[in-house]
Amino acid sequence: MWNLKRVWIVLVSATLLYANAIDIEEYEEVQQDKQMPARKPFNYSNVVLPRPTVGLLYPRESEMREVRSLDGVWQLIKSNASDPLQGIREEWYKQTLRSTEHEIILMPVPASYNDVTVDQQLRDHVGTVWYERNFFVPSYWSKDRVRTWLRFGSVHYQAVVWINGQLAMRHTIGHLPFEEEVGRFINYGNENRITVMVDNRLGNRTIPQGQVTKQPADNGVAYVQSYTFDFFNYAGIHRSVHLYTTPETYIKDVELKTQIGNQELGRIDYRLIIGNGSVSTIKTNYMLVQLRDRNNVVVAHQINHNLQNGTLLVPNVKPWWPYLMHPLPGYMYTLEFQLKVDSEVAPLDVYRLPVGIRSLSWSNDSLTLNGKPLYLRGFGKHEDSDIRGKGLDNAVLMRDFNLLKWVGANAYRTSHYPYSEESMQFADEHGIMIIDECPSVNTDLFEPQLLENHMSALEQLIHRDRNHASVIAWSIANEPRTKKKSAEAYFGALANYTRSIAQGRPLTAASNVDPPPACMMSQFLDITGFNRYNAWYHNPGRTDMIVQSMYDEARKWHEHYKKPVIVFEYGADTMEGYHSLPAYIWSEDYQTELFSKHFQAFDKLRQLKWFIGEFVWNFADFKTEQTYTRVGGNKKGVFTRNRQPKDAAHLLRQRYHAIAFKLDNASLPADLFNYIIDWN
Ligand code: BDP
Repeated sequence: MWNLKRVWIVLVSATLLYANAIDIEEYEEVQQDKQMPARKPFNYSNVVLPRPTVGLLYPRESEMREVRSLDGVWQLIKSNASDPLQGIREEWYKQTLRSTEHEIILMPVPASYNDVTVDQQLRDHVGTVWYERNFFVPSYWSKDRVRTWLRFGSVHYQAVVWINGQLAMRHTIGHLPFEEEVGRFINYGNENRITVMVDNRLGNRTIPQGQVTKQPADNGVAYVQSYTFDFFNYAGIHRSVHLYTTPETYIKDVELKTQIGNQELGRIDYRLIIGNGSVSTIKTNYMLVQLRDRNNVVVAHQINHNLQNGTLLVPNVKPWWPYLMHPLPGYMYTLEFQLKVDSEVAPLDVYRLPVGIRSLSWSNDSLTLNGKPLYLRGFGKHEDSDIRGKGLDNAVLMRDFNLLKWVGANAYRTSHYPYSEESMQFADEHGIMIIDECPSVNTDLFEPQLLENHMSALEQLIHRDRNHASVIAWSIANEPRTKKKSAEAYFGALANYTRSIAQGRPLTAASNVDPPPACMMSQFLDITGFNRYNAWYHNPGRTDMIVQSMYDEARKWHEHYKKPVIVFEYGADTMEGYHSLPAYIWSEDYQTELFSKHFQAFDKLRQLKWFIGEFVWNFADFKTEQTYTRVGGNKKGVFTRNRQPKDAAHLLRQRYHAIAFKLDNASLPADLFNYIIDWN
């Protein structure tokens, strides 16, 4: 019955998309899904696998492509929480937002809309907001000559986009890019209007899950969004909006796999998708593939008449190495594809992408890069900053990478959702390894449609990030409710699917249930990850109960699953500037002491070679939902929200650099230890 209903919804939505309208009932069905899943074991073998994403190459200028930014100040109106789809019914997209009766708010893009104004209602808004701006498109971008694309880096959680009043695209799941060819909606050589409806409502089947309830309030009723995850549900146009062109026949997609062979021979296997008709209609064309080093010197090239795939060999390759593992970390080449026609000089299309060349492999007790076992020292992070919320800000991003390097980290997990494409590029360039996490956090109420959305989140993430040298694993979830028996079939199916598209990376996840055999997910993973808050949520105040407990628990996870083990989270909330001797919880002294005890446990575990990483929770303080356990947000940061160090940052820095020195002979920063005394 359910399946029939869904087929009907898909048919209706396909027809409506064609008819250029949104059906409100269908929208709500997909968005909110008010049904609670039935209590029975589900058969996951019938789930509909996501349609593979194609395209979405990061917009880059070339001699054949132009990129324009639509970032800047947009107009925004907030719809009434009691009637989030009023704008669709009343067709607000057919007119300017100013002609509705709502107050116009000026809103920067990219940014979350929540913390920009001083309006509490906008901060805590539940439902939809509408964005709008005008833009010009030059007449030489005429659709006869080029294709025009509109691309969003991410909109949280659901977006509907109209251009000049016509439905152009829709996307669900935040933190992931989407695009559409929009030439047919555009007035070339003229002014255009773009309208975006953004819906922040989370339901039982969204990734992540949440709930909207109607509650009595002093002036009637209030719509309240609640969720169990521990970060603020920021919403808005979070990343850049680009308008870009490609030629008629163009490089639509590139997939890379790299390897380091014997005698410093690098290997890049590529797969291409050419847009415009089938490859056979353009068989007189060929691809000129050139690899340029950092100095722009061509170090490998190839003419390939096969436009679908090929292999490029790179003699004397400079491998991609993580920070502090090699004197030349993060070495990136530029791989240039020129789609040429025999008789013509000018290429049909040119696309260049950065590439780091490295081999990654794993076993039951190690993760190795270019043949060397890795030990990961890093953080769980958040995309979060003052005023901007989850909006992309290059200054904050660069500050974060400067701090990561200052502290000597070599990795982080994109807890608890995909981070910006710009951050992935930085990670490549700085040699910071990424555990790339999909937006599933605290997942519960396991059932088939949730699984389909979860698969889609992973599919979109893997497609987006597969070409990044920095990505060393996919994290399929954070702290799902895997004590439940019903989690087993769900995660079995999810891991099976993800492994089939994993692009040469291992699967991991962060579990917080009791040590084995409680977790119904970890058996399906290649790397076991767990989060544990000894001396914080467990035995608060007892830093004498950390070392043995952490050591024993990690061993249990390994003995049970026989896989490499990472501690993905440990830490303590810490108010900057609060000191106490002896150490007392929430003080800077306590965070330092708690870290130091963990280091002792990790050093014992490092002797057992399957223990491959330690990640502090969290890199920086971050905003959460309002609750009495959080003072202005989660304060487990090693850095403040403003990216200044707490005391523990200095201790952590000494450890991380010392590990790099011990394992990889990295040189120590001159200011790592303060002078105390001449001990001789
Ligand atoms: C962990 C969660 C993380 C929280 C952290 C905490 O994975 O999202 O922020 O606890 O409570 O369980 O600080």
